Amino acid sequence: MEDKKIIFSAVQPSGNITLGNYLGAIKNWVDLQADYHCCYSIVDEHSLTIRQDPVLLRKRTLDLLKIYIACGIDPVENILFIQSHVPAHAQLAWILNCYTYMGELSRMTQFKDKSQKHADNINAGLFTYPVLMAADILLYGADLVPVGKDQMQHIEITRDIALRFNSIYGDVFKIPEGFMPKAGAKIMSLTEPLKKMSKSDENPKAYISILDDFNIIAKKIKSAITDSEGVIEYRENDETKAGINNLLTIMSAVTGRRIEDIASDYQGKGYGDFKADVAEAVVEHIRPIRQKYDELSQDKAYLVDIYTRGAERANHIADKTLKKVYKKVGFIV
Ligand code: AQP
Repeated sequence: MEDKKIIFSAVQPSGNITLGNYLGAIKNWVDLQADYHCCYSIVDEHSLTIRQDPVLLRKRTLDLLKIYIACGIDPVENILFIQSHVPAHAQLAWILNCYTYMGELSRMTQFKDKSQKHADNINAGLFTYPVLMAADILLYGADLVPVGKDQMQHIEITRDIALRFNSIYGDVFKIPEGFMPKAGAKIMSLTEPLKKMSKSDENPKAYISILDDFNIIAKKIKSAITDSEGVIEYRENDETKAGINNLLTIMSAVTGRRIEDIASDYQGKGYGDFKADVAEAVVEHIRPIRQKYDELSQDKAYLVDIYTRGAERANHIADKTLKKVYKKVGFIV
């Protein structure tokens, strides 16, 4: 892994993958794979911070692997693996926990949001989630971490933890940079457009899943919350336009066209026409992904082979980093 720079990124199998996960993360990974060594993980350990049904978790883990490949991620050129198959993630996370402060973890907006949403289950894992994420990234010496805007705070804390560790023990960790997509960095909920689209939202109308039926996708977009002004225009700081801003962002991300150009096409037209076109553009974008996903669903042995080989390659790299850390902190190796 000397010549090209390294990328690490991941998605949790905590629900059906949304258009937000796809546009904010996975779509970008596809574009980056030619120029970087890429490690793309399915972070099942992270998803336990919220209660999961074991049967569904197993299904969603495999679904996510299929989605990665169906979206165009090459499973031979890149390392695709399941986090729990690489014990070094949990092992390094423990060590990094001892170099992370309660104060900095309590400032994480994801922790605040999720502990409000799941007030009956504010577990320690939810609090230390960013430390496990730091371990994920640092184990692979990642230069770049492509994420949506919602995860940028976690990249910052990863950098802080790594810098702190390096200042004590020397140059152990590479300091990673976050990388945000130009279009689609934050896709908002269809029902509450001031909140981000999330796969664990209790209201399925709030998100579009990559695996939703096409007519359901169209219905959800057509009933997305907008405003009563009737003007299709992007106004960043105007909260009343949040719904329209979101639909314009989605349209731009799936078509590759500029938001201004799209908005000018709809001058004088109604929200109904616009929503119908957004729905069609989203469905056409997802259609080939779904075809490939359906094909992969027929071949379980292939998927097992991919994740087994991915785990071998990931363990090889991660164990080397862990060993270095163990030596530095004074463990007998
Ligand atoms: N709404 C979004 N817009 C753009 N990017 C998004 N991402 C998530 N939501 C949006 C990006 O998807 C990647 C994977 O996210 P994750 O599964 O690790 O966790 P998350 O950010 O907490 O995603 P969700 O969908 O909101 O999951 P739940 O509901 O389980 O918490 C990240 O790169 C993220 O930026």
